[in-house]
Amino acid sequence: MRLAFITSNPGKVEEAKEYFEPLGIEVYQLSYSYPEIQADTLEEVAEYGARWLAEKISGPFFLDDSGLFIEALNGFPGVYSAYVYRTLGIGGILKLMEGFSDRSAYFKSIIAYWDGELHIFGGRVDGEITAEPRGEGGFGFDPIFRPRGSDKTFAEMTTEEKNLISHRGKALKVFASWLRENL
Ligand code: ITT
Repeated sequence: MRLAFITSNPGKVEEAKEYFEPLGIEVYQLSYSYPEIQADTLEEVAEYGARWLAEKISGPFFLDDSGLFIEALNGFPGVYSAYVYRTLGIGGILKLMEGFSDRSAYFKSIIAYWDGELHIFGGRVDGEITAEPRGEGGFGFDPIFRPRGSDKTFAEMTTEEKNLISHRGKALKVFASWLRENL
């Protein structure tokens, strides 16, 4: 079986692959741009996108909508993470954090899988925003996010290490075990 991962982000596809190979499922990237609505939750954004895509694409597919939620900023950038990453970038986030002693934050990932019906899977990881960027791996905000219990940022980890603890790794694990039981 081949399964389309609708995303513009090859880093997400890299992370997803290891969950599907053992199931004999080939995941491939399909860069089909879809509307990301302005909403209060990642779930709403993911659901709208998946239902919109379901009318354009035949066959099963999934997408992932993720965000970085910083406690001292009341959850910002959250659902606006992609926009903030493109405009302010990592440097902008570090600047916004100046003067805050509470640097706790979490990543959340919502996977929407469409197979004629909608299925939602989620994962979350808690950690903190580092004082400076560290590491070359991963993508997005990885160089400034250190998960709780680790002394490395996500960007200092291999994909396997990140997957074991990350928001997306957790969501993919639940998704893959659901597929194992339901395919
Ligand atoms: P698609 O929507 O096309 O899948 P995207 O990179 O825009 O790709 P999101 O909207 O889900 O993905 O992500 C929001 C932002 O959060 C974006 O700038 C990502 O780079 C960043 N992000 C998402 N997951 C991340 C992760 O695991 N590590 C670091 N940054 C992440």
